[in-house]
Amino acid sequence: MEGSDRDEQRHSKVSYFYHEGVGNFHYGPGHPMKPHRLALTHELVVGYGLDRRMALYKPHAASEEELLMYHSPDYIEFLRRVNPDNTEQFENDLTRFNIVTDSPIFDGLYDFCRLYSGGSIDGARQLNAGQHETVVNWAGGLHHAKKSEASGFCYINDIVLAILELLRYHPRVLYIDIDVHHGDGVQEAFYVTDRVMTLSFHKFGDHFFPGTGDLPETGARKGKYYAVNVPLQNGIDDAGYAYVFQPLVQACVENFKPSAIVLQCGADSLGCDRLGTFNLSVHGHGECVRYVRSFGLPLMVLGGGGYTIRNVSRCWAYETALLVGAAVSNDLPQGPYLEYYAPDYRLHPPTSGPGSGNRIENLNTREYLDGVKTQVLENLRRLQGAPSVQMHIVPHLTDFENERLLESDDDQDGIDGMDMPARRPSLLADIYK
Ligand code: V1D
Ligand code: CA
Repeated sequence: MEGSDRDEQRHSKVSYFYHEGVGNFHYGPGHPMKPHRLALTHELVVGYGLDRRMALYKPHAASEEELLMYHSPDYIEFLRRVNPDNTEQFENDLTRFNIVTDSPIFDGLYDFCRLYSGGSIDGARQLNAGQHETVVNWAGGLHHAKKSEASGFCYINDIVLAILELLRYHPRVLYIDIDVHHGDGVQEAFYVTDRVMTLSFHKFGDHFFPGTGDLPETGARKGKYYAVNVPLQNGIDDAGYAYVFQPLVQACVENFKPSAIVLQCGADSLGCDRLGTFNLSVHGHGECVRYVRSFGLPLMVLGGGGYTIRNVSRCWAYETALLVGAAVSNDLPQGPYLEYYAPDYRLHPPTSGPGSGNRIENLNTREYLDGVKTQVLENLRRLQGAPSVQMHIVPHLTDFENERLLESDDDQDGIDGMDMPARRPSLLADIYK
């Protein structure tokens, strides 16, 4: 790359994190989570020339210290030490840390965790510094991981780590989750604070994983009404999804007034997903991204689930195009993985209806969606305006970051906020005060 091109990239609105090794990790035979989908996505991104319209970064591997910002020391030590050859030495820990078929021990697991988490943390730091308007890390978005437990293919919760980083600078962060599964790990981490609103759209019922995310789960203590759940039934289509998504996102933004948004874009909400039961098209999924971006707030875009990998890469490449403002052809570009996209070789394949092989019936009647929408809007009306936070000079920030922090000091509405001395090691304890 020429020096002037690199300079231009540094000033791009969008930054994009990709590590060329991330697609080589393997959860094991028969496991539906396939990191190779990240290599497929990247090939399409490059094939469409989108890499020339954003700043490309290789994520750093998150350090132990960074992972400890949320996770417990014994859990991190376990992840660091365990491997497929010594698993029997950790028999008790396997149960304690929920290492089951869903979340197995595989070769390089800890490195995988460090890479996908590093991208999300780096992205948060770029948003804090005002370096880019939007940051993208398709390897991130592992929303089920708990403080001391793996869950649902997720080990480290990179989203929680990224949000904690954003909270050093941003008074309020809105988290939106369009994976077909409930974003339970992120909700749990911020359940009792009013500085993070979590909004998850997901399939609920029939014992669908993880089984949480019903309407009455709304948060507790200071966080009451700051956890928002939109339980949906099988087969929701683009029109039904937009019908609840747009007004509910709008109401969250208007009531909560976030200064940054994190959007988890799990692609298992597409029709024809191997595990999901929704009927979204690539276009309908992308409309959610477009809508969230339209608020013009600093935005972090993450991956998540997605198990029909030829559609995951289509979806995330399309959404990358949308974020950089590029029109892309429906004919997929040439590249080493083109055969994955047979027989149509299109960016927008049929994902429901004739020709898709998908027969999931839409059980979300207009009455059902209206009922959910009304209940959520009622809860949001109970919020008494956006909580304010007093931000202080933070010793470890650069002068530039501190200047920006003070510029944004957010006490305008006179509501008693919490004092936030954002020292790095105790941030989580501080937000729970
Ligand atoms: F079908 C499988 C084959 C092998 C291993 C696991 C699965 C599988 C399918 N669905 N596992 C599930 C879900 N687990 C269960 C529990 C196991 N039973 C005892 C109950 O139903 C887990 C689904 C995880 C979904 C993860 C995610 O898409 O939300 C995600 N988001 O970011 C990263 C992953
Ligand atoms: Ca979700």
